[in-house]
Amino acid sequence: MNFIERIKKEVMVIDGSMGVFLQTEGLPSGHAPDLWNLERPDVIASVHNHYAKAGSQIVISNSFGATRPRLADYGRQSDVKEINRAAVENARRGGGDNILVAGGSGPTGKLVAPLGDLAFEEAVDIFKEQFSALVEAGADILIIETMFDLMEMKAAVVGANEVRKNVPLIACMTYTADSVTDTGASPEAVCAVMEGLGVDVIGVNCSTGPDEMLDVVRRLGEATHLPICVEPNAGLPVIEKGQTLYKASSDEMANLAPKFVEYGANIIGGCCGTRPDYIEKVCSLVKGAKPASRAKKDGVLISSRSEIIRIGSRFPFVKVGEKINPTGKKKFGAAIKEGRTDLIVMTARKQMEAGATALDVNVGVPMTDESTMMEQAVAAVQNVTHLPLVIDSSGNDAIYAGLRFYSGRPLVNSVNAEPSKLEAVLPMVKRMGAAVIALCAGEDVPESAEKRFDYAKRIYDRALSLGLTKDDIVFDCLAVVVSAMQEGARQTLFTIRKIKEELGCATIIGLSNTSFGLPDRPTINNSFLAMAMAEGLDAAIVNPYDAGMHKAVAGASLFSRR
Ligand code: THG
Repeated sequence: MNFIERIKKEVMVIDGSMGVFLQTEGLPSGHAPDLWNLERPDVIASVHNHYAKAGSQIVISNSFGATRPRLADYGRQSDVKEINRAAVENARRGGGDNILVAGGSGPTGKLVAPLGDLAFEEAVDIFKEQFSALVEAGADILIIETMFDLMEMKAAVVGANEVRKNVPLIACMTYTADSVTDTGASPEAVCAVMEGLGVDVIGVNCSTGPDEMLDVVRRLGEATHLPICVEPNAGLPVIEKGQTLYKASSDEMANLAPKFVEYGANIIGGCCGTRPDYIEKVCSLVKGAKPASRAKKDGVLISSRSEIIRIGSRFPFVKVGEKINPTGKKKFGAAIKEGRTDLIVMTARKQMEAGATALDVNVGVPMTDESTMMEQAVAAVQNVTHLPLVIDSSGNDAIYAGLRFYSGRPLVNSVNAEPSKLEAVLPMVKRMGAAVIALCAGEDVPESAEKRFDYAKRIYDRALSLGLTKDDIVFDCLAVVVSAMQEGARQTLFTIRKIKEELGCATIIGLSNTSFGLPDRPTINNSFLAMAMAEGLDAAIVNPYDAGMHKAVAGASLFSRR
């Protein structure tokens, strides 16, 4: 039975703290524990052995700080490979034949852009280097621990994904007593991003203490169908006489283990301050217990760093604000040309207040550096709103720029069926864990629903062959200008129905397109909106300032099953 199947059937126990152990073994303060893999391999192996004897079925290699930038603090940046290999070997030797070795990693110590100076790609490379060493050394599992910034976690997972082949990946973040990470990510948003990136197990480690962790575990359990890993501290550290102490007793910590299982934990261990006696008690209470099983929720899941929304038949209609878009707006275009984000930020706020539930971000102005502007816009907008973003550009580089600056799970706008577009956008969406709007168009925008569907199917097939799922795609059935293309506009309605019935996928339109150049645009837009909702439309890019639109959505929702 492979690891993932096994943890769905029985609770497994992972190990406890390495750090406190090494301190009592004489690790000088200020010395990197990772270096002891080479300098004191027997001590490291013996710690692993203690945990194996206490009942741990998984031990984590002593490589938390064995990334290039952290080793550079000790002048050892060229020894990443050697140190990580030794870490896995020590874990294997100490743990014995029946142990699973999880190759572990932790934060680089630098903040990833836009919060800090570390470029996303650089962070990816750092983790790629470490994980490739851990995989080569024979790690059975990979584990990322103690991440407090979702952007860095993303980089770590992207890096791991590029080298891990089929080695399972556990991704653990650490939360404050308010159940958010230090840079503001909620458990739900973490799940959206991690599911999108294809991690196998979502976890929580370290944090304030076992009690405070309960809320996070409960919320993770409600948010994701993926298995959950829980590694609590033995309480918050207190400094006494120059010594770091953890005051929660083994009973205090272990007694919460059954509660963690009830809330959804599949793997339980300990973090700072826990010792083999803690793990022994955890084993006696939950090892082999039957974990809760949770079904995958349908719908396309997108998120900011703190809030999630799902797009699909069973979820509230999604209103994507269209107003961050310079097309036809002189002042907006001029601001972008000057590199200013003030109008963008103001427009984000205003749309949120008007009731938009997601925001489209389009900063395409001819003769400007759209990628840099997209970075700036995404960075600025995610600071002022919790709404999930839709990254809208016809340029592949600008889309990527948005993706590498966004800490949530965005919707990429868009891909079409042209081969060059498919091959540029879909692999990028997959790699970055995003969801995508697929235009039912290719070399042309067909009039008929049949031809639009053919294009949709072409995108769908390619997306699935790249490992995306039907819940990663929202099909844009193409609202066209009704004055010029009356039949084309009617066919949009048939396209919605066909996509819903034959692919079972979520649908969207850019509503305002339909009324370009016509008087009384709201009446035209909102009539069409109600008709499209009758066919099963799940979302629209809309003018959120139009009160009639909100009423149309509310009214039409009464007649659909949402
Ligand atoms: N599908 C997808 N993405 C899209 C569209 C789509 N993105 C862009 C567009 N279509 C949807 N967004 C808008 C934004 C603004 C207006 C219309 C559609 C609009 N704007 C001005 C206004 O505010 O009055 C007028 C601009 C003008 O007259 O040129 O109407 O279909 N996936």
